[in-house]
Amino acid sequence: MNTRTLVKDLAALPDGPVTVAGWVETVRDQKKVQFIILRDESGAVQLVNPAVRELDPEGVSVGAAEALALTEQISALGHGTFISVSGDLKHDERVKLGGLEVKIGSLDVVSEALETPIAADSSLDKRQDWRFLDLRHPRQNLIFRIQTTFLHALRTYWVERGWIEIQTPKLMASASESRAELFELGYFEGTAYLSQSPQFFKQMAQPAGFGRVFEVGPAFRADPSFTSRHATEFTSIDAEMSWVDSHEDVMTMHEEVLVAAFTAVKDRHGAEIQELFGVEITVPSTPFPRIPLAEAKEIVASRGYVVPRTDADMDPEGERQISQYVREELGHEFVFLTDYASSIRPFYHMRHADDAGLTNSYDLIFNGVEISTGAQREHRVDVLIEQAKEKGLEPEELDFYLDFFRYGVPPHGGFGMGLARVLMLMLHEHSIRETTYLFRGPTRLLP
Ligand code: AMO
Repeated sequence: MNTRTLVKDLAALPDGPVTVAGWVETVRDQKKVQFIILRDESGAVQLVNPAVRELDPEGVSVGAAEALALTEQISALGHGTFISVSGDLKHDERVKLGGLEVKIGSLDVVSEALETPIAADSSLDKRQDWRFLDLRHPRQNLIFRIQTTFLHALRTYWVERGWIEIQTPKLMASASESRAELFELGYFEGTAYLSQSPQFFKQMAQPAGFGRVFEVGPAFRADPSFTSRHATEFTSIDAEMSWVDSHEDVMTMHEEVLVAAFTAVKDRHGAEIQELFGVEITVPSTPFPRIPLAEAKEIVASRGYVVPRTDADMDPEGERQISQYVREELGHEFVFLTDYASSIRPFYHMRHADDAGLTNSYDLIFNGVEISTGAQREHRVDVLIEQAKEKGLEPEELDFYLDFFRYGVPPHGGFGMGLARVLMLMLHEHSIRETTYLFRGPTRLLP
């Protein structure tokens, strides 16, 4: 291990010898002095070198020859080159970047870089082609530090309350959501499918006696659309809990865990988010507004937008409109739309005791886009079989799942939430491609 100091730790050190390492962001090669902006994973620092352009023709001292060589080495540095520099740290208020600089003693070129193929104004698609270079940008770096904090806070919330983290298989014998968006692959002599959601197996933890479980893992959807919110592979955050009375209990847990996560993000990164994204993170107040879907459609209609089909889900414009209403009238960035019609919900959603046309379910909308679906599940196996048949499913195909309900199971419910969507909306970004480490879509399998 070398003994490099992270850039962010320099401020706390006294003046004196240090070693820093990272990549060259810029070189300013002036006649009398040279500046390098070196960036590492934690920040950027100015390195300085008094330029020596020629040797003293009188007596050539070894030191002078070294100084000339260092100057020439810096002049030749390409952007993106990884270097390690030992030198003298000096705190100096006049230095704009962090009030300190390092006077270069020696410089090692560790790995040279070709000229970068992308610029700040390159298209998103081109930046995706060169994602590893795009990720060097401090905004992108911050997104994934925020993601780390966000996930850590969710985990901490659940772990401290006795939840169990599970990893469900992604190779499946059948569809987990709809057959429409299913990836099929050859599996020895037969066929397997990629998991669209951990739905069935997180529910399995309930008859397994786990009580409350969560998972953060990949989900796959063979969705051919090119929107800012759809990927063919995405990270799904899933929760499932026993002993709920209705979807209301799921929503209460859902909002609490989001408050914990937003608090952590604001505390740790609020100032940087303000600086790099111009966004003030708001920790949402609880309870989040709850509006039944039918009422939400009326509200949106009264504002001049009619959601195309009456039996349908809220469409993207409807989601934007209801969010705008909630922001203006209730001062909130989140809204739970509840009580979806059973005709537009999966067979496993529990229906209202007094109205089979409605489900104990919700979607969570954040800043105009759906980030989650949640519900109480139907745990009475005879009702579940009827609902499956009604949706045109073959109970025989689902037998492994139906077995979960034949040997005793508590009432339960949970939600699934798309990680990249939450980050996109939190940071007011325009696409989940910006908030996914490596995006996967219909025409993107590389890098
Ligand atoms: P649903 O299909 O609504 O519900 O998915 C839950 C959440 O996952 C995210 N999501 C996606 N993100 C990116 N690209 C996609 N193609 C994509 N599809 C979904 C969204 C969405 O809100 N089993 C249920 C959840 C449950 O009831 O527990 C489910 O999968 O943020």
